Amino acid sequence: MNYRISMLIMLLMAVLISCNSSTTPPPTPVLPVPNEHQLAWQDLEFYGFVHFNMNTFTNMEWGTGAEDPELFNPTEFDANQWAQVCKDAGMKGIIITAKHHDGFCLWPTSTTEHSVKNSPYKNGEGDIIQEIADACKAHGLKFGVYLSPWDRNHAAYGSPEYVEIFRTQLRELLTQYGDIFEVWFDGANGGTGYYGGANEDRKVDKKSYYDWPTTYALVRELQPQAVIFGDAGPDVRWVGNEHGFAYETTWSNLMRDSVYGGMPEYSEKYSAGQENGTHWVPAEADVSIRPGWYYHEYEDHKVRSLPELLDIYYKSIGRNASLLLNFPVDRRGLIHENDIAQLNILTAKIAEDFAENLVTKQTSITSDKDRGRGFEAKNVLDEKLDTYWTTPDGELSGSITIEFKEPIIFNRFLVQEHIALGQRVKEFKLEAENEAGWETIAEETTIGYKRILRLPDTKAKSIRFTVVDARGIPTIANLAVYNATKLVLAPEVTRSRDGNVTLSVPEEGVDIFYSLDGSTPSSVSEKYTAPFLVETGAELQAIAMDPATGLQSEVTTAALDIPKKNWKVLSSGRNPDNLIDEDMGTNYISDNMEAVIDLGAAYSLAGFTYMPMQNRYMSGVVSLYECHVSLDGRTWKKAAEGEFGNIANSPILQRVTFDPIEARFIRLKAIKTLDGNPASFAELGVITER
Ligand code: FUL
Repeated sequence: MNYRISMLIMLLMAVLISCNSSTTPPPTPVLPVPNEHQLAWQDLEFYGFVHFNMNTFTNMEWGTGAEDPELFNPTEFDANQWAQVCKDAGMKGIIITAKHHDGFCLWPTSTTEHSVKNSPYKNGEGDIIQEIADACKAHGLKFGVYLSPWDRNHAAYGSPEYVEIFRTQLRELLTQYGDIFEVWFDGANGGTGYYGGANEDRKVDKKSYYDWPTTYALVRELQPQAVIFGDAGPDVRWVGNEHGFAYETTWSNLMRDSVYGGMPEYSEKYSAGQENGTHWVPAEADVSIRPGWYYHEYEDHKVRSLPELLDIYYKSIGRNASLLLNFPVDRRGLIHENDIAQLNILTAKIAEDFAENLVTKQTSITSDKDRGRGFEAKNVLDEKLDTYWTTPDGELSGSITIEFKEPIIFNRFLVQEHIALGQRVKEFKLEAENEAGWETIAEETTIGYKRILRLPDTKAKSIRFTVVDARGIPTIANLAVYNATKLVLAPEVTRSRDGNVTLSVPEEGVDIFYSLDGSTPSSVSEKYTAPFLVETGAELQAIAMDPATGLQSEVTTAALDIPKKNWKVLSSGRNPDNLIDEDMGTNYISDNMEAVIDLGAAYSLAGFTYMPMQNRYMSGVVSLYECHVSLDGRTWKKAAEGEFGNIANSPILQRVTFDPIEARFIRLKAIKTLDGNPASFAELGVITER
């Protein structure tokens, strides 16, 4: 054979081999699998919810339906502000409450007079939905609509006629405002309402009344790319709670035929999905940035903290769910400044946590097995979700090992499955190799679209990811590790009745320093190691500091006073101990509009503190008060009287000072409560003269 021919043969063989291996067939799908629209939706991950409607103007969460359209009157409505805020936060869309349970429509619908067309907004010429749709488009955001099936305003609710009206409303929303990415149907329905003046209780059979298949067909016809959200999907399901938390084990597979919207046992039985679920219906975690879905000025100080928001992020997006974060837009028609500030803090921290994927520092990536060319371990590094590592048929477990040139320190692990072929992994583990050898860092269950683990700081020369068990051969699209910077937040102060002070921060490994003399603490101040006793009045200041980076928190300050150890509640009522238990989350409800305390000894009193009830729905909050003091419990002297200004809207700690008086007993008398209900007290404290 001459040289040319042998070269030709070799070339031919090489081509044949490469053809052969490049045609290694992909794994067969493990059912159920997502459709193309669900796949596209999954990539959105994070989008905004806006509750803005009649309730915004009535200070309600659920309106009755009897509200006058005249009340709907935002003064500075600006959908572009919403879109800009969402865009800046990395959100991919906005879903608006086009109609909530009270039936008020944000667009000039043909189906009812109960809409924006009869409101003062733009003299009835406005169309809020149009403005939001336009703003989303201008900012490159997707647009979705929430349309409440329950309508407490409509006279026909409960009859077949209403279902047609509901569909007409849907048709209007789906034909007049461009592309819709998600249609949100709420499970809450039935019960009392205005119903065109009937003012009665109307119960419907949630399973059959709405004839959902016909409504779904309408959505498919008008907006085929839109996903439909509901308890039962059909495309995206409710996560089963309003905290924004998915589950450690979260399947996108759902036994969909066993579920219907609003079923009582849904959360407990179905919301985490099932390994053998019949349909692909991934979870969406919805949560409000404040306690309420709608705006209430009294919640301006209750916007979720960074640790809470981070927890939500990691427990939704980090647990195979998308995150729908709600903004209760205010009466101006704007996302409130406090909400924006917290959102910005959250997005900055997320960006910081995921700033650098440390797998880029790898020197080798190997697997104990793979399916062949096109399916090797290196595919998990390319950040593409359509290339993945998988194993030969029948091999349900397997490992990927990543070696680093220098040991890395990491505390976040991120892994994604190639879900187009179905959610497979049932059990996985992560190991790290350090001087002591291999150590198991985490043993977990499901992955799905994305799983993120928050781990203690871990040093590793190599890491090994193992799929221990799966529903089919594993298809792993992405692996990443990060070293998130510590959360260095101002310490929280709690105190026991006997005067012991506890300082805490959300993150381990962060130091706390404090002072009790009013001076600003620093790294040379007293270091906090355990709760300490404070028996007299003191000005506590504390900071947190990350010893690794020197990063320092803001300063926490707390005015401490005498301990409540020897105090006794003399007035009667429900849970008297809650008045002085140093727990702001528990309440004392007085029988006779007052709280009276025996301090156990005489002090020079110079004031008092009143913490109003912190419940979402408050009752008995004191608005007008008198404060009396006594040395013997018989002769009383009025020390102060007045109003807790703005306590309805801002129910925070109230501090009242007066000229020092020697006294052993103190009485806070409610001259008036906000709602006329028996006076309630989360906590009562004194200010002693210093
Ligand atoms: C619930 C509703 O009843 C709430 O008012 C809110 O809209 C929330 C998102 O869904 O079912």
